[in-house]
Amino acid sequence: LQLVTSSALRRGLATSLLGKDYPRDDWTNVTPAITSKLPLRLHTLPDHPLSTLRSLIEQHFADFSHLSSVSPLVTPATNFDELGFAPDHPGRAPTDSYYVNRGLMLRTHTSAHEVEVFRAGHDRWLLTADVYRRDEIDGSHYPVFHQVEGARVWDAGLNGMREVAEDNEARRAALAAENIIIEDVPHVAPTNPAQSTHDPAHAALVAENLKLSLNGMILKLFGHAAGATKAEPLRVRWIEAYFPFTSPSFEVEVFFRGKWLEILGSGVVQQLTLDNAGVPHKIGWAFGLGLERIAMILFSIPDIRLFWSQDPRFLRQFAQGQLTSFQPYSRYPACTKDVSFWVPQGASLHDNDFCDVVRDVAGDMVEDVKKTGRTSLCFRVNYRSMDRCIIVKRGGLVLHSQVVSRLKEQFAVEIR
Ligand code: FA5
Ligand code: MG
Repeated sequence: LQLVTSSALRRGLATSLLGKDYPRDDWTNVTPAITSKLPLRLHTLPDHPLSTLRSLIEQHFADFSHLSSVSPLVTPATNFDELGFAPDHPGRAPTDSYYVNRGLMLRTHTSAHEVEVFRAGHDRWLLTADVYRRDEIDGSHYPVFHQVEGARVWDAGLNGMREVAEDNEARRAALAAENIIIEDVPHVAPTNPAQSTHDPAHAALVAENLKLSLNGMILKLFGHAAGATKAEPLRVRWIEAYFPFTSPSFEVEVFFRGKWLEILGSGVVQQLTLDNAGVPHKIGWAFGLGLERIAMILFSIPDIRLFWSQDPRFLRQFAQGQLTSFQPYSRYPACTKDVSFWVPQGASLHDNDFCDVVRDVAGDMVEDVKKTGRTSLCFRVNYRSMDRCIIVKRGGLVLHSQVVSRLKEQFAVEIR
């Protein structure tokens, strides 16, 4: 898979990241616009909305270990293989992920750290970090965003399962008093099965604990902001999902200001993860949520680029721990430009390759990039007379200008 950019980007011999040099190769596709984000760690900046949201989540999981300073540089084995991603999973492609070189990449999700955190002996933990994905450019996508991974595991024996059941009972009682409507799916189903190493009844208990724990967290985040009243309770819906590293798996959506918003992925941790971590006798759940989408809602932040703003008009509006609404300041006029081009014979150019060039040159000066969606045609007309030489005047070939004029007249086309 030889892409136009991967060779074009091989300028220097090494990429410097967090104070260390790494060799480049034909997989290298990180750009300076991306590498410059690595030291920023927005989720750790006091007063920043992402840091406030992180601490609200940490307060809900108060008895968990809270980790937030793990390097974003991981191997593809750590990001994908150890979690059971298929060898041909599309997320591995350099069109979708950022590679420092063939053997080193920027993590695409915080799940990349599950194995090492379980291996370190943590039974209940949260890990917050910056993650990197190649993507389109618009108001809700950015190539760097932040995730919180959370997990809890128990001994897979009967004592562990009794502990889960008791915890479920307490959480169920606490939630019953709250003003929340939950649309649920079965904990385990033929379409969302327990793993072969699990008793389905145990997997169901763990899945229920996951749901109860997260419903409580969602209520804490959205309940008050939504101003949930008896007339209008908070609505949460659980949906069957698929992840290579959990089964059964679920996504969660919250109904907020008239729309369903996907906020997280989750499920019962795959045995493979726990085996790789050296804790094969455990059973438990994990989830991963994106901070930006939730923060955009809770703080009324209209554009994802604002999280990266150094403008005091943005930063001074927020104080640590406070859920306040952003007051927009004046927007400047937009300036749109089209570009059309031939791709070299035999080469390909992915949309993400184009977007990374734009980001590298213009950074946060770009609001969005769209394919125009209009039909563009290109005809090459070969003029050659049988009996005389064609004269080209200073303004170009007269015949061709006449063809162009007729096209404009007859079909109202716009010449590019
Ligand atoms: C994951 O990343 C899984 N690692 C989540 C997980 C963890 C599942 C543990 C099971 C167990 P996904 O790609 O769907 O899944 O992303 C998870 C969340 O991150 C999404 O629900 C969304 O809130 C957020 N997210 C995903 N892509 C973006 C993006 N481009 N911009 C902002 N937020 C995003
Ligand atoms: Mg998803």
